[in-house]
Amino acid sequence: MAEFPAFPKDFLWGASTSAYQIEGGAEADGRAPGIWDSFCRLKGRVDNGDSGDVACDHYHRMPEDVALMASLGLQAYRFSVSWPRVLPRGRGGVNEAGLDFYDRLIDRLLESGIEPWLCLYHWDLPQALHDLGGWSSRDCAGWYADYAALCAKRYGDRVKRWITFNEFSVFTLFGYAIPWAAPGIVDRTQHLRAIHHVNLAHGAGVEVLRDLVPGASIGAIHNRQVVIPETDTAENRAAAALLDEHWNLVFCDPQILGHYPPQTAAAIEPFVQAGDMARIARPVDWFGLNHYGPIFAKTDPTRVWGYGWGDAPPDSPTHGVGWAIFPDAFRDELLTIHNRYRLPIVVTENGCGGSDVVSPDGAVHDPHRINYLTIYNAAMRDAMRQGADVRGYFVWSLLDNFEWGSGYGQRFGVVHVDFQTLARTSKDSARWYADLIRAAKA
Ligand code: IFM
Repeated sequence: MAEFPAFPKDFLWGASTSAYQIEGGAEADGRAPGIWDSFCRLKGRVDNGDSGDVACDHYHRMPEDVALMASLGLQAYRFSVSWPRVLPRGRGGVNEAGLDFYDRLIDRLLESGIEPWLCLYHWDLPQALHDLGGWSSRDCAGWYADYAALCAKRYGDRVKRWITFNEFSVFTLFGYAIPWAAPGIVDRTQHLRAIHHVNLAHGAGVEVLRDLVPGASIGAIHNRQVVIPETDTAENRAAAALLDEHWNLVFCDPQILGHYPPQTAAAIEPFVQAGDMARIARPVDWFGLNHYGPIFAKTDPTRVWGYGWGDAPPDSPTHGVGWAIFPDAFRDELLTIHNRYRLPIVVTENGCGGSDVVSPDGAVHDPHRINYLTIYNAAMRDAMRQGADVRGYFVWSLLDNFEWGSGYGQRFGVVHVDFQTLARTSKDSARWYADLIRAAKA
């Protein structure tokens, strides 16, 4: 067995997925389209014209997938509820069959000794709500609160770990300013409105969950990566500073510190009403961090905010999907979050993409992923030794799945999925992760 760093015995080990990326069953049992169903149908938006229509067919194969989790020794599983599956029109008109699916999942997890971590929103807004204005509309915060209440009442007897949103800045920036994600809008004002309304929805969600779920432990998941100017010029430094606000600060700061960062505070003022900032800043119990590697910014006048994505220095190590491997930045991010927000941290996503294949020996050999996970876990342990209060780690992802604009071309799972036959094959990294968990508990 490989050598692993020692972790506290009560450290929690899990894996994460999201509804649209794995469930499939796009039209099963009354589910209606969400904004990603529509986005996938727009020509040229998703590689290869892929969609989440079938994905991993987890909707029909859930028991097999929970058995896989148990075989890895996972203690916790983070999944998201598909809003368009449980409320096909987004509000009113509950779909019992959709709600039942998550009842079965939660029960199966609990029977298998795996704690459910339920995320209310991983980017799949019901299309019907987008047609009414979506996140550009202030009403969306109220629609979200009603949806949160439905889930809290239905699942709160068994689920105690709740997550309001996954990666606020990704779906707002790429959905409303740089059109890499649904709904694919490019408009500064709509982007700012979406930021503020999503923050309001988060606050409303925390309030609803506190009221309706006794003993709830509530967090939100933020993707945070240091933003580095591609080259050190004044223009690139300015681009990096604004991207840093939009990527790293415009959700964490108002939600935890009660204010927007400076450039955004001025721009967003027209949409902020009396009492909003207090509503947004309802206390949470922990900070969810998704982290992969640093990002690089450059000035780009063709983009709506004047910044664009730069490249990592040519000599940087990268993983299979081209992202920079930089474990020191992970350690530093954990320490930054600890010092700035003073909350317990759970790493809710970290992992490595690639184009893994089943070998003639029937196995999936992914040494690149094992290497990445090894050095990132060591960096996390270092951060903990230096004082960061990290309580758990969830690998992204349990299964290869629908990787948004990249379709099925990028595989992040520790379990391989053959998207023709839907057969699951544990990769070498799955065995490595199971060994890590076993060693950490020994
Ligand atoms: O697949 C995504 C996930 O949905 C959100 N965080 C990053 C992952 C890899 O790109």
